[in-house]
Amino acid sequence: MSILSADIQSQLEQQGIELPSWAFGNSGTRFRVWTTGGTPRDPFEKIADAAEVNRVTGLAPSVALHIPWDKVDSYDDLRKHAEDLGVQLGTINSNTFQDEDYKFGALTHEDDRIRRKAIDHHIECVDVMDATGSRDLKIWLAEGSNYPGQTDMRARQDRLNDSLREIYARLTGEQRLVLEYKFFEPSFYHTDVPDWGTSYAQVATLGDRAMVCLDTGHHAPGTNIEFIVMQLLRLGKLGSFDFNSRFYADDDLIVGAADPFQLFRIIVEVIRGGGLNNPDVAFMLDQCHNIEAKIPGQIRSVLNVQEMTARALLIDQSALAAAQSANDVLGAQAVFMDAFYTDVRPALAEWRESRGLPADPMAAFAASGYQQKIEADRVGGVQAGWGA
Ligand code: PSV
Ligand code: MN
Repeated sequence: MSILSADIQSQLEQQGIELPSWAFGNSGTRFRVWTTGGTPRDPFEKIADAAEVNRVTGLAPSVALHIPWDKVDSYDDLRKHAEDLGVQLGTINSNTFQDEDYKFGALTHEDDRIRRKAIDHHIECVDVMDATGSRDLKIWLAEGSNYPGQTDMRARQDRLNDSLREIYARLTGEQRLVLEYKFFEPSFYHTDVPDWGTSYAQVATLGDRAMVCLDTGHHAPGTNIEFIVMQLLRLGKLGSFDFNSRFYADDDLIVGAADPFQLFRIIVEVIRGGGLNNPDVAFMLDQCHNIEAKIPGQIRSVLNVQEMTARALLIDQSALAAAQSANDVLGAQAVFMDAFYTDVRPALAEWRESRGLPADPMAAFAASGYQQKIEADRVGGVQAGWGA
């Protein structure tokens, strides 16, 4: 008998993790962007690669796009291409961090012309959502200042709110806005949306379809991220995750690689707060594969999330509740750690096979010949990279 009960298996079966299109392009640091053979030259090829991740894992049914990096002439064609490959187009990410006009701000800018341009860019993103059938507009703002006294932080919050109201008013039907926070970079003194509290304060003024996006790499070292997860779920405002892992800053490494226990703790709170397989809480990756192979990097990532989800689901909740209410500190901790230390990999492999999926998706991809094929086929053109 599997250590994964029928209930756990059914929860795992429903899990879906959205992949970022940019993970399939070349990336690097500010020192160097590395190239890799077979890297996609356009969004169609990025989606084909993402579909491979879904084919071998059954875990990645949608792909997030970044505008303008993933601009195409026909979103209908892109949508059809995705659907033919068994995936959907997901969240649309706006981009106000690579245009000369935005050096001193976009949605917070003092100059009405620039602020108008930034609002219009977001409205264009909603037009894209209409065409792709995407539900979520994700906004991350690279705005802030580098020196104390440089700018009026208070006035910028007010302008941000005006801008967001206008963007939110453009949404229709089920469409949502998710506002991502980050405490530093590219600004180093202040950031206009540095923390979950600011994101919450902004989206709370907009309406029910405005939520917070939590990127796991966007906190100061030592931050108790699972507490934030708990609080946002409690407030009904956790709209999405950008999963990745890091040792130092916003490293965008493979989720669960730097700190598997942190991923476990986050998923425990997701489950506790009713956020697992809840359509209101989107699980996405936001990663870059600077030096490792990209498609296997994404396969590893979704498997890491699945593995930690399985472990978190193994917590003996009644034993935990009993220990907690008896203030049995060590007992509660033992129940928690028992689940974390359970090796679920053999059970997951068996379960995958029972569903017609490869027991070892990494090996299945390696044996498929797909990588060799794209390296041979994708000659000429310009490889997509961070910034295109
Ligand atoms: C910013 O660091 C961020 O996390 C935002 O989600 C951007 O859209 C993404 O990274 C770009 O890689
Ligand atoms: Mn992010």
